[in-house]
Amino acid sequence: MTVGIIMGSKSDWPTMQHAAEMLDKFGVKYETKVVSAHRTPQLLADYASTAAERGIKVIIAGAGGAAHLPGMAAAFTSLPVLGVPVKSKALNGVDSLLSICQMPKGVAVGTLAIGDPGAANAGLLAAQILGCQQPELLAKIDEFRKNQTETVLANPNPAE
Ligand code: RP5
Repeated sequence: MTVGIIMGSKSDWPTMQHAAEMLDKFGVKYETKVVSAHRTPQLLADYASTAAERGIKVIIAGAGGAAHLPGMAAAFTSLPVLGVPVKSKALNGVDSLLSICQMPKGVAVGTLAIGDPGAANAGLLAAQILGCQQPELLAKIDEFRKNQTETVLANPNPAE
């Protein structure tokens, strides 16, 4: 597995599955796991600190509310960590977004958009990061982008 997709709760899966679906498009292998910064802190430490030696190259971490999972994962590994703010019930994910993006200098998390688009783009960005070392993967991403552009250009009338 080259990408680790972790999330704070099983309830995050409907959002995080969009990251997995994007990786599927490009044939990138990944693993998925519920790892909670608050409910399973030791598991988080173990997961993130052993990820590199297990062959993981990028971690995608999604969480909602007091979303400490991406930042704490980044604290335990030097692998790139992409954070997905999951939409929360009380504050619509603004709490998740601010929790994930406001990292202190010296420990980086790449923060994506709130919810499904952020999860999908985390998958896309993980593929792009891996694509830096894999020309055939980058070619698949180029093709995906080209098809996307052609679809928009072929459907210019919003009322149709
Ligand atoms: C966070 O709390 C999870 O990432 C989830 O988004 C949120 C709610 O979790 P559940 O109460 O649904 O398990 O840790």
